[in-house]
Amino acid sequence: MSEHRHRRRRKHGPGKGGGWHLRGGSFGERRNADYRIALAGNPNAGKTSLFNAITGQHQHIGNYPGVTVEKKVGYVVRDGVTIEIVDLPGTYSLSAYSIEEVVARDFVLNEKPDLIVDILDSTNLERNLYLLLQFQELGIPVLGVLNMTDEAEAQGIDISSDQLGTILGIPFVKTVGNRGKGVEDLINLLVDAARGKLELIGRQVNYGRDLENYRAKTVKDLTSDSDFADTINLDWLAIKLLEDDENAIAKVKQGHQNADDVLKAITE
Ligand SMILES: Nc1nc2c(ncn2[C@@H]2O[C@H](COP(=O)(O)OP(=O)(O)O)[C@@H](O)[C@H]2O)c(=O)[nH]1
Ligand SMILES: [Mg+2]
Repeated sequence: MSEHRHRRRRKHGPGKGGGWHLRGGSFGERRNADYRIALAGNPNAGKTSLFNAITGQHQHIGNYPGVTVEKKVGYVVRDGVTIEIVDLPGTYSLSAYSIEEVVARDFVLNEKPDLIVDILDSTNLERNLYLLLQFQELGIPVLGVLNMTDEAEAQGIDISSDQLGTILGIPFVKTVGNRGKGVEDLINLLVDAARGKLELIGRQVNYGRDLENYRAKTVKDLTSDSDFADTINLDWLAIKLLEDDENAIAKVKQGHQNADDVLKAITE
């Protein structure tokens, strides 16, 4: 890790050769980060509070390409690693019913972050876990943050992060985002993850034998266009195609060489 890189990150205002301000579609600084994290969560779960507590001054604001959804990017530089953190729009799901959901889903599918940090409102865990399960379905590593633990405790809700972690197979950290409580633990985990010291396995949901057979066949069909196959998570796409997801069908129609054959095989 060069000193130069550290200094560049801390600099505020335009730098040499174009500056740091991210505009839609420009991920010019991405190559400088060792590890990329997307911060996700339901609206009001405490995402902004935690984003600010984690990244401090090291952040800037732009837009996602083609839409007016605000995009914040921040950095953590520690122990020789530079971690980029992208703030996803607050969403309840990835069903693509709203611009926010489309932006969040496309970012995860197309930009393939190394890790998703999902901020959960501990007072409303059941509803909040829905989004987390959808991320797990995408097969991307997820780390869970149990925020609002002060509110939960006040309501007599006692969540065992260990037990939840065992059930879902991922680590959970407890925080009080607006007071910075637990943030140091969280940052340490993120740095461990970036340095490869934390085992984070993307878990795929198993849909049972019939669906899994179907999935395997569709993935095989989709692989016939290797350029297309490189651009998207095929396991996930196959399931979405079975669900008749319009967005997924459109992706195949637009991008796959043998779109007609692939889509025909699915309806047979
Ligand atoms: N009691 C409590 N309030 C919090 C906590 N985290 C954030 N907040 C507050 O909850 C509100 C929503 O937080 P914000 O970070 O804006 O949520 P976002 O919509 O996910 O970005 C704000 O008023 C925060 O100050 C927490 O852990 N406990
Ligand atoms: Mg916010």
